[in-house]
Amino acid sequence: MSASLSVRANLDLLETKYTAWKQNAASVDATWSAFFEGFELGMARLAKQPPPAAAGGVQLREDELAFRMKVAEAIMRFRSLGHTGAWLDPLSDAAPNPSALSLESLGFDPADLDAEVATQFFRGGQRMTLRAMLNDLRSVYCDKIGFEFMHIHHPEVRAWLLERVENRSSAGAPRREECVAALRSLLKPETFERFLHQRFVGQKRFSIEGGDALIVSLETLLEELPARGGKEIVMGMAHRGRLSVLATFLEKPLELLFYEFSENYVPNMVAGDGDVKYHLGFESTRVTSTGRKVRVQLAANPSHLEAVNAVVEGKARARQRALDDIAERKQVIPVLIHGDAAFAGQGTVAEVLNLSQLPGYRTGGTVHIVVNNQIGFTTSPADARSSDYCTDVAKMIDAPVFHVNGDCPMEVAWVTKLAFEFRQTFARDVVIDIVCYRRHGHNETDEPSFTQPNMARAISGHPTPAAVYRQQLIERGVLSEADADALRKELEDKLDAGARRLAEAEEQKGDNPYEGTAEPAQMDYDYRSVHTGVPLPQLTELGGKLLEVPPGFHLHPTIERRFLAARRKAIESGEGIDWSHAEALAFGSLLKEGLGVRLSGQDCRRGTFSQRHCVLYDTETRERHFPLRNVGPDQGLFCVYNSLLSEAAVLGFDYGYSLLAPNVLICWEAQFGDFSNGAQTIIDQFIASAESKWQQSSHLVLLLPHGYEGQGPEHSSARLERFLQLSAGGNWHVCNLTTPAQYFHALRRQLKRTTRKPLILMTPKSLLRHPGCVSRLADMAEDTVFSEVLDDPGVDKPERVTRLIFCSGKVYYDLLEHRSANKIKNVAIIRVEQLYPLHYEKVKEITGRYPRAQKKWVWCQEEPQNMGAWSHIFPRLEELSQHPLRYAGRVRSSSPAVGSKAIHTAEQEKLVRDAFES
Ligand SMILES: Cc1ncc(C[n+]2csc(CCOP(=O)(O)OP(=O)(O)O)c2C)c(N)n1
Ligand SMILES: [Mg+2]
Repeated sequence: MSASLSVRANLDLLETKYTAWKQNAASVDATWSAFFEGFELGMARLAKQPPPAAAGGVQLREDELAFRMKVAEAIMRFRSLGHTGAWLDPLSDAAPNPSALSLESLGFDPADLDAEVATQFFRGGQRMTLRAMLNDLRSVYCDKIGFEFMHIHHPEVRAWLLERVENRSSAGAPRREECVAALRSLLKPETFERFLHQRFVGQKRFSIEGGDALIVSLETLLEELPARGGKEIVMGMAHRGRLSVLATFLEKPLELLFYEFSENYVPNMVAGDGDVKYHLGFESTRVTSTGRKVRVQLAANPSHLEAVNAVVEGKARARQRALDDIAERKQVIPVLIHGDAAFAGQGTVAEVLNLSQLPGYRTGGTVHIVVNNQIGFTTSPADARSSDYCTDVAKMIDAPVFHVNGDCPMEVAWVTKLAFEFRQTFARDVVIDIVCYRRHGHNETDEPSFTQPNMARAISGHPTPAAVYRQQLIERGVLSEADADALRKELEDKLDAGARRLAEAEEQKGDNPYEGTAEPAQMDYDYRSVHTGVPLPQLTELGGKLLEVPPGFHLHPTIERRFLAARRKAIESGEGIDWSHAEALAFGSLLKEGLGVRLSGQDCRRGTFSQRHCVLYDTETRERHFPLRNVGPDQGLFCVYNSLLSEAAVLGFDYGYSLLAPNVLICWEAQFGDFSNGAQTIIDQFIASAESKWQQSSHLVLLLPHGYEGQGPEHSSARLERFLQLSAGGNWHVCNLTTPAQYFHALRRQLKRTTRKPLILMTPKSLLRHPGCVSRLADMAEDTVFSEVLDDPGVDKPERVTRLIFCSGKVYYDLLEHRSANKIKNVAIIRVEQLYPLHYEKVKEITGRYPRAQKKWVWCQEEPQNMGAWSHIFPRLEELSQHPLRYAGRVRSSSPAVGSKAIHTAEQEKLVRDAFES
């Protein structure tokens, strides 16, 4: 919107509000009302007239008007800043007393307290003394909950929250069952943590003690879910309290949890390295008190705090799609549990919050719960954040934030209900900040009084949340001592029974009752070809379909003339299929089979290099046409999203999506591969290693534009070397392909293989338009397959070849050009299309055709020697050749590429020459 348009819109809004206020002052909110009263007062002064009449026609004196304005301001002050006076910290003896809420700062005298006030902005104009009004406001806003919602830009959302917050007390006292349930929820983690403390002395468990109300919040959410249309919870959390959540909320069998603590524990898995117990995920079905089933899954996560957030969002979205819950997204509820220091400190938090309203990434609102124990390891909040609250980042997306005292379970339950109702109503994120403490050190072997002596002293003298609440219930006569003791005993008996079951299992089966093997097997890779070809007539038909545009659609002339015309020619002739065309055919063929395709990344609809155009825009209306949604009657869903400008959040999201969407080809594209290291945690901790750690497989594709074309250090390298260094145990495919047909097969292979593996693809830039980098339709037809290694098609007489150049990706075309320009006949160029897993047998078979070249094998790459594939490939090729492998490429360097185009060109020419001559 232009500046003048936006001023116009604001004036219109002002006029509408003013008219509404004149007719009925209560119809606008208090801020507007105070503004208009002040405005009229000012205008009257300017005109030297008596003060204006208030709504209702009563003539007001100036001092009366000023008093009314102060009352309106006081109401506003409590609504917006009342949380600063709320008693949130269970370790403090009293509520804070911020000056912003003092009588003086509100502009009143003590004598004013007895004045009668009645304003339509509070309690519907009910008459009361100023004292009563301020007390009322204090009891709403400065009790054990601090409400932050006045930052929200939408008046109707604020009004919705205001209505509920200010009428909280009207619900009356909680029922006895609710109180007992809350006490039970506090006792469950307490008894569990104590049991572990006594049975497994000195073991790390990252106890929740002090923040036990987390379980109250989760149990409340579970109970609330079915009545508001919820069916599943997809959750993620870090170390703190994870074992308690697993044991008490997900009800992971206790014997299994205890077994994981035992010395003899060996993971029950077929292969891989496993992980520590407080990283493991779990899935279960809970039954609510009314007998409704709720599926709950907790994502496995690494130590990297907050890294799992994006993954959980992606999983939730995939489940929403699986349940066809894509219109309202009310059935699958993402829940993220955070630590205070991590929530404030980790940038990925902001990135993931930023996903929350985007068409391709929204999940209908996430319920965030912060276990705010007011410390991060040994670091105090004053050293850990510049904001007042650890949750302030969430205000960026207009999320309401409810701070709540962790010693007050009924308040925790109440805000949880409100948070969930909010999520189901507005499909937006909401934050519950449970202010609590950490009874022990960061873990149980840590001494907290080294660094926080005062806090540790206060904690050791503070009764547990369950003890605090138990006492209150007994004093109020809700529960007898005997009832409370019986409740604890019941929970302790369950824990004993779990330990007994483990002991019995050990007795029957020996030390290893759950049948893990002490030596995890190596994960193997299956090299058998996968049927990925598509019959030629189908490809031709598909190619034709992709060219169709709706009647009357105004195509951009360049797209018509160049892009579509070239594709038409290629389909008609069966030749000249370029990279992006092959991609469209791969996507289209999968869609036609009823499988789904999801592509996401920065500007991927058009494509960074203007190569894809998978969404066409009408030049007059900007109406969109998706040719890939037009390939057949029962086709799968094609989704393509331009993402927010984040790598970590988007890649994490798409990875999470891939975990629960086995029939969807999921591709994440980096703008340039260079930027993918912004998501390094997702790559290292999830994509590379999740199968080995958590037996969690994914078929995600990473499209990483890569290649040395003189564009400088940050537009050249997707850091192939990093991916190769992470390659082991058949964890993924790493490819740097040279033909569109290979790309076609590699993409289709992702859904056609029986085992699921991520695919890391170095993708082309200049090759997108290189006349030589084209395939025939026949190269994708039935009976054609992906080739891990490509032999040289240009060698007629292999027996004459005395040198083999191995390469991968774009440099192949530079080598070809040099060979043909120099009419070299004795060199064969062998392309290692799939660098990992390297197909040894195929390399052997191909090199066997060149008997005279066995001593002269050269690896040629564009990257510096400490980068690219060299370190990975040379021991492997040397093992095969039994001779030293020669190197032709850039010299070692700390930066991936030079800035100067001239130096780049000289280097490139040299490395190509070296490949033939060194
Ligand atoms: C990204 C990352 N950096 C550092 C750490 C090391 N670390 C583990 S727990 C922790 C403190 C976390 O504090 P907070 O988020 O408040 O959670 P709490 O342990 O207090 O529940 C740190 C720094 C980590 N696990 N992940
Ligand atoms: Mg903390």
